[in-house]
Amino acid sequence: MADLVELTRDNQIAIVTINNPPVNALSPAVAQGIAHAIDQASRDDSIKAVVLMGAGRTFVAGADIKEFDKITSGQTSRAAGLLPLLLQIENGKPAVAAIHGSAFGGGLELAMATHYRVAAPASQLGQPEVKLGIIPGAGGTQRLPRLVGLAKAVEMCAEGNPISAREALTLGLVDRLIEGNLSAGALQFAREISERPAPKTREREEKLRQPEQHEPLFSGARERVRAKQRGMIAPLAAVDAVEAATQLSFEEGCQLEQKLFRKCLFSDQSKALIHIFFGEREVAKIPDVPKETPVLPINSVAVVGAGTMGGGIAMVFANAGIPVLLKDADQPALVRGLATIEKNYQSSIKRGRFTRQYVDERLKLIQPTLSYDDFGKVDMVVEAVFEGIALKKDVFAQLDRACRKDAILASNTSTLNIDEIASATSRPESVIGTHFFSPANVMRLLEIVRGQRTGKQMIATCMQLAKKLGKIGVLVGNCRGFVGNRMFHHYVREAVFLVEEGASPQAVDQALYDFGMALGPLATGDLAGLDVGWRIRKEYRHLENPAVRQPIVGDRLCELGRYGQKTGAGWYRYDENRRAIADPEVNDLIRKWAIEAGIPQREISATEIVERCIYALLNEGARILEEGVALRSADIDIIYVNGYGFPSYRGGPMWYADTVGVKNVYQRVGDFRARHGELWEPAPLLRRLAEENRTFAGFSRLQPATV
Ligand code: 3H9
Repeated sequence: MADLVELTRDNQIAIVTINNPPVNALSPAVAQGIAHAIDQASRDDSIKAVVLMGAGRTFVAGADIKEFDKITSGQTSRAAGLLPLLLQIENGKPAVAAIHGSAFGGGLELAMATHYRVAAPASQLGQPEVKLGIIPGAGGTQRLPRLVGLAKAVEMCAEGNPISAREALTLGLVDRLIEGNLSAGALQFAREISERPAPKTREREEKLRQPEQHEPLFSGARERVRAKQRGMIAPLAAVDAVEAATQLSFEEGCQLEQKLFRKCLFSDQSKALIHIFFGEREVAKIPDVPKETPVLPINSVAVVGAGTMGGGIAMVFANAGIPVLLKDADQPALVRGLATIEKNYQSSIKRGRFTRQYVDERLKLIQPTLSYDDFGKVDMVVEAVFEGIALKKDVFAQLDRACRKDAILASNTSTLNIDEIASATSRPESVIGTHFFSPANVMRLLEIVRGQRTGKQMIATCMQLAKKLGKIGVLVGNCRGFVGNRMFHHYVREAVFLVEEGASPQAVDQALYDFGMALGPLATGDLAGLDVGWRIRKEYRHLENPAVRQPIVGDRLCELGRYGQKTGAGWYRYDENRRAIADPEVNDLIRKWAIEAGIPQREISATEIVERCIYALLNEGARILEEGVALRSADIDIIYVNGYGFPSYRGGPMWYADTVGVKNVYQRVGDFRARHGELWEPAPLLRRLAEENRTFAGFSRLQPATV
């Protein structure tokens, strides 16, 4: 305990330093240590004020998230443990929180219980609990509105985004910014306030008055939350808790907060979101590529192909400050590509995301070219040409000639065999897949595809680069479609089967949207372009078993030129604002084609739609996991939450299977096998885990993914 919290002094000022690396999480032992130090300071009459600070890279990033599992599993009941500590601080000698790095969650609650806050300009303050499916549980919903006002407090607690120290200063959450040495500045501040009466946050009522504004403020917040955080319970609970600050005393408000906090903490949503939190950090850990693996510096790159993906990828690098050579084969394609990049940046300026000056600086980093002449200067190349193996091999053969021996040669292929692409070079160890998701400059996911001979240094470099680019890199094995698209294929197949069996496209999309998917599978197809899948299906048709049912109506739509949004019609019709409108004509056509193919028509429930599509997804996920194409079930979950709009509050497909119960899923998959044939053959791992009463989360293959 002594190590976790240290008490020192500087003349009449006590300094309480929290030292619990890496982020000074408030574990029960840390809370106890702070209580002990504050107690000692209060007993010492020569101490006039207290400075509370964090050692290392940050103040306090919140309660220890690992403890929550112990609470929900009944091992401990310490959820309310922080409240008495915060009252002890607030009732004690004048205290100043000295903030650097992050003051998040319980860390901000701790800082708000002190009488003053000073901060380094680069620090961030926030109540991110809703991102973990919970709400602040140590008085944050009651103290924050007293310091920043109701509107900002409700936004911070319900949306979970942090604010900068500068904004916190303007709002009154921080009393002074300290440039330079934070502890010296905090001590100076503490000396200044040591003789003044210490204001208790819980007694500050002035920002809570204005009852006439309360109703629209809270109803507006609920509306926003329902739209932006659809399906999540914690944000609404956070609004209720902040509203309580206007209706109840501080103590009663804290009691209500506690009740809501516990309700959220014990929910499946919170468990799923905490799984995602740790999963996002876990994916960076690759058993046979240790942290110490040397990485190559990536200070310049080239992108081959200036189409939608290539242009988006060029923007990703430029946004990270890395200069990019953007190559295409002919001048008009290059001009079109650059115009699209400019248009995309324009819309970011319009939405207030970037300034004109920022965009001009980024654009200067993108150099168009028609030749490979300068490729010898770059550290890495990302190929993003049309999805065809012959073309890709041709490009890689040229890259092999043009690039330095230590350059990384990456392909943005979404389905093709990375080893076959690598075979076109004399250096397969330098070849890797970097599968960006569309739009590349927006989507967070980056599948990093490991070939048979990809070097560990390339993997380590790409994983680190992903972080630098603001992406979540997930290492996957080499197989058709890798993890994400390979699973998605089964999901969409069932969606089309359901339409052929009698469900309307709207009914299918609505059921999955209500399940929490960002967009239904058919609307997703219209957005991506139905011709893309059609072309791939045609290419692989020779591999299909003619005895196994294949979807038919998707191809028929393409034959009619209905490619989706880009042709104004696909599964839906689209108006000039690209709004999807149910199309009776397409529904009639589907019905006619299905009847002609002898497919019996019936009523299909939303429950069946969800089970058919989602269970098809996770049955394939189980195969992928068993084969080692994904290292952990969490890796699949992270891919689906960040790349495919799977609801984070369900924890990803594999976590969802665990929540439903692997046995229950296995039984339903068995029912579908009996009814719909061999496409529903249960994955061996699904069967095994069901029989052994185990979970996907408990299963880790953790072998290098090399299929
Ligand atoms: C809360 O406070 C509830 C309260 O109302 C009180 C209720 C009673 N606990 O992200 P990084 C680990 S809820 C435990 O890679 P960065 C993390 O897993 C909490 N562990 O670093 C990782 O471990 P590993 C509200 C934590 O520099 C390592 O620290 N607070 C915690 O990119 C490094 O993390 C939050 O939600 C934690 N609270 O980002 C803040 N935080 O190395 C959550 C981190 O083994 N944290 N770890 O993989 C963050 O947002 C980021 O970690 C932060 C640093 C921005 C602080």
